Amino acid sequence: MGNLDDSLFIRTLNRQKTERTPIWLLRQAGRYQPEYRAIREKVDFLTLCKTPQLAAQVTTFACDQLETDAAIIFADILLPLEPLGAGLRFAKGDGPVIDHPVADEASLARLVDFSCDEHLHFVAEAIEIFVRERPRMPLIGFAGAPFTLASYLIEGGSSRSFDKTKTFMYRRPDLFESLMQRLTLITIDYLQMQQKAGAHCLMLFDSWVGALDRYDFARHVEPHATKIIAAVNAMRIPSIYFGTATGGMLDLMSATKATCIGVDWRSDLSQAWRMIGHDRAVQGNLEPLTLLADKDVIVDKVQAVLDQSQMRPGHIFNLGHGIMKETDPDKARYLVDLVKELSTRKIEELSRSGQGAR
Ligand code: 1CP
Repeated sequence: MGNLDDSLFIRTLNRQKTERTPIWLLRQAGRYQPEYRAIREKVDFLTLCKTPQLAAQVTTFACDQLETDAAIIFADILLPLEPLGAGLRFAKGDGPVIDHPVADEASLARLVDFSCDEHLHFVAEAIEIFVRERPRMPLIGFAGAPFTLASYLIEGGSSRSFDKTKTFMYRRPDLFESLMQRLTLITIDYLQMQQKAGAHCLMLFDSWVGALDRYDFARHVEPHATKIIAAVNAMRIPSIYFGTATGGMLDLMSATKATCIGVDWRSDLSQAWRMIGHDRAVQGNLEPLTLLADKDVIVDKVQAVLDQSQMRPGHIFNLGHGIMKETDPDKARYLVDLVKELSTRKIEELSRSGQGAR
């Protein structure tokens, strides 16, 4: 098991000067691919996640087809909620359903202690298979961050406004804190398992944390996220901390000491990077719907993201959030090729003119 420190992806996370900008796509394995849909006709989503051979296969297929610079293991942030006793289902129409949401002291007390090695081992097995089959491809392991997991547990599924989560947090800060502490320990255990299985980088998805204001983020979220990132740093592999609608709190996210901060499409990348600090790597941030547009629009918007990066070392190109299921896979591949070509050219130009960060 190599550490792949010499790969373009890991060198970029470490903010080394590189020959071009690396790229991978959020949810690069998924329903926009006919091959994925064919597998999903035979098995349901949770079975796919729990069958290591199949999970590794869809992971491999996505990075091979797109020729990305990293892969992300096929799994889901909600998987730990099942052994926790919350009752996880994916209903028709594909929204997650939590059968036993957390609403009070009694429902919190009913959550079950478990070990990831015992109950989520299928994720480790999928990682082991992938690393054996693609030993030169950097593999990202991941987990949901405590706030985002807590929001599913409290809302009982997806939400737009997170009313129940915030009300619970304000009315019972003691219970909310104890839930966050519990999810933090699970997340650390889960990420450690993935690192031992061979993941080269670990990503923390706090997809919905942008629903909070800065005060609540600093008080209720940052200490827990910081603890998780410290645990990843102790594993001596890079970490990525990602959320959406976080333009007003990127500096606070950066304070967790994550190696890299994920930026969604709402922010200007150059302003975002200044807020994060140039001593960190950044990942993002093309608007995912761009891939439904014509190629000339894609070229313009990719140019804009690369220009905003100022081609500083430490930018990983990605979408600002998950790829849309309506995306033509050929367009996704076009984007990957385009980022490789344009970023190579820009870096050559910069080094010829002797200007800028290169
Ligand atoms: O029918 C299907 O096949 C289900 C669709 C699907 C897929 C492809 C779900 C259900 N999860 C996934 C895979 C997945 N989920 C991956 C690995 C794939 C890859 O990146 O290549 C990852 C990293 C996730 C992470 C995930 N799951 C997040 C965080 C990332 C994000 O998009 O913000 C979240 C919030 C989830 C929850 C989830 N999983 C699935 C659904 C429908 C949802 C709910 C989303 C919501 O609440 O709006």
